[in-house]
Amino acid sequence: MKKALQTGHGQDLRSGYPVEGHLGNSAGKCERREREKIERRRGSPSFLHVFAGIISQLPAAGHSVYSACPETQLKSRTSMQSRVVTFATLAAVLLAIAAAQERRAIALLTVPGQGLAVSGNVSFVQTRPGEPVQVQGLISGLRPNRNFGFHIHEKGDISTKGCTSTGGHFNPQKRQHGAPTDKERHVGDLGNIRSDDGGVATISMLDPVLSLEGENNVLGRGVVLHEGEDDLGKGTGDDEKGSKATGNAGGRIACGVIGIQHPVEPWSSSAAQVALSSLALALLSAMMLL
Ligand SMILES: [Cu+2]
Ligand SMILES: [Zn+2]
Repeated sequence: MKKALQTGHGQDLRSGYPVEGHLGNSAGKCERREREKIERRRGSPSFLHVFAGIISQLPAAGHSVYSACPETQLKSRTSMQSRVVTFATLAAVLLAIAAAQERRAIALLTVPGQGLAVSGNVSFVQTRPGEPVQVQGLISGLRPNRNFGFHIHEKGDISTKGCTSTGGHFNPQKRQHGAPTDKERHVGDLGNIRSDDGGVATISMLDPVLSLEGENNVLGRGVVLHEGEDDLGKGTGDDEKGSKATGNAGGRIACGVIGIQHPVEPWSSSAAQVALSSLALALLSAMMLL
């Protein structure tokens, strides 16, 4: 420290921090005050402070509390750089875990025994358990400009009686038929899809009831396209009974079985992935408090 940088009133002109007599002693006192401050802050640790404490013991994390001492500021800047690297690494790990959790399933729709008169692919993507399922697809060979009932049926069997083998609508909670937006609906009720002038229907919907895990898991079940429009459970008079059961959507013109597309690992390992993801999230939260 050059003498010119210190005023006669005990202030370091470079840092603006007060100095007390001999620099060595002042640095020691400053460090002591900082340590006492940290101890006071640690008086009643919360859950996240416990995590913060764990992180502060990591070699990459280094000194964790902002210091008013010039000597420790340099150390803090270095540790800040280390912490940014650690933070980025943990964020990358979290993203990788999230990507690993994503489940994708796919169904090829055909008319069993009749080639590809009506055909298309429908995909189902769930980013993590409990999240809505994104349903997307393209089906061609349809009559133009019409609505067609579109459902998940209970069985993934199209072998013996064509689309009839898929059974009824997938309905694990034993509810009445309805629209996808209704509370009272079958899990498999996806409403209608509409064809354009060229007989092609584009599907893009986000469904909060479908799932690729748990009770509402549609993996291995059937996708069915009907020849008529689904009345979404709103039929009256003579139509009411059929409306509450199937939506009066008529015969089945195409169907397929929903199968695994991604990941190829056993899906039962997802519970461990969720636990790992939660731990990584807690560590990130703790680091942000430091
Ligand atoms: Cu159906
Ligand atoms: Zn239904």
